[in-house]
Amino acid sequence: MQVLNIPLQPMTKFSFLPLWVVDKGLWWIMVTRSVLLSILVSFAATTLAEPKIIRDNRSLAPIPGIKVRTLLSGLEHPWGMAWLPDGSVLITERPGRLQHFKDGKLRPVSGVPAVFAAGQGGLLDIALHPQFSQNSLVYFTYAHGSNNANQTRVARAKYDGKTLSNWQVIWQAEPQKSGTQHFGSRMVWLPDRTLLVSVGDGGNPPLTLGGKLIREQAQNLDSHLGKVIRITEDGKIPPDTDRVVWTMGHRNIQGLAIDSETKAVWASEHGARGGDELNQLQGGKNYGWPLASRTRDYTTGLPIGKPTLRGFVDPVVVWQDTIAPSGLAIYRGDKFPAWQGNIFVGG
Ligand SMILES: [Ca+2]
Repeated sequence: MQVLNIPLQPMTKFSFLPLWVVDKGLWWIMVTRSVLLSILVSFAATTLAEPKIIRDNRSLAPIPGIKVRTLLSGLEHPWGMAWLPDGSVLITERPGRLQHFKDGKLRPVSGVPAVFAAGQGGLLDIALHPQFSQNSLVYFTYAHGSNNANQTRVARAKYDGKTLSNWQVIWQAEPQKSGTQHFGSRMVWLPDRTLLVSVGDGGNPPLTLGGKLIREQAQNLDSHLGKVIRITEDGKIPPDTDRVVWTMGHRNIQGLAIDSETKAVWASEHGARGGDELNQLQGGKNYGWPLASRTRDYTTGLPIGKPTLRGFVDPVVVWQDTIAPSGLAIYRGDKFPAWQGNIFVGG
């Protein structure tokens, strides 16, 4: 376990933790990408008007007093996790499997239908219904379709402790796209029991849709691509609005979390070449992609849009060197006082 404190600003602390951070029974994070890296960002960063730019994320130093323990290995692209009331965990694997991890043992859960498992697509996030103890409902995001026509879907099913049943598709992103990139798709419940779902912009150049680069869909209000959408527990438009688009101008959000204390919603988002972002999300706001960004095109190396533009919300943190964000969590436990209110970004 290692940490780096960067004196970027007196009250801002960035810690780099090759994971796993474990506090069994209360709270733990698992990130399983080829690069195991987690960044701890102090809430003090939220007070900054200008984005905090991180240029070097490779310097590491030990964190005193922290033990790292691997709980589980051998999973294939684990993508999402949901904690059951008994403290055990449901884990999605991107190829299309659901696993139940309990008492140190892994057991497959049946009832997951075929998903479009290719490239970045497959079985993706998982979240329990806020009243899971009463209704046994589990929500999933996944890629559906074929290489020529696919989309991000949201489905729910009943989990009886062993199997899934009554798989029901409640929402799907429109329009369909081609290729195997940028599906999003994290879920988080808001206090009003509506569900936020991130949807990617559809993919990198040269992929097009309607004669334009598909990434421009992120600025098209009539498209779900490049958005965070907000739906009811049944997948419908919430009664207080006339559309499901909640925020727009996103490239590919793969970390999404709500602060259980402040109710602030945070998202980590992939840039292309550099320029990964941490954003605080507010409904109705535009986060700029691809008109405003601090990333560069993969092939040309040229900047994509302007670093900042009037009318778009700037990120709170920008990683100039790619971290490739994965999961996101905000610590509100009682075991690590020094981490109170800190944001953990996997990548
Ligand atoms: Ca942005």
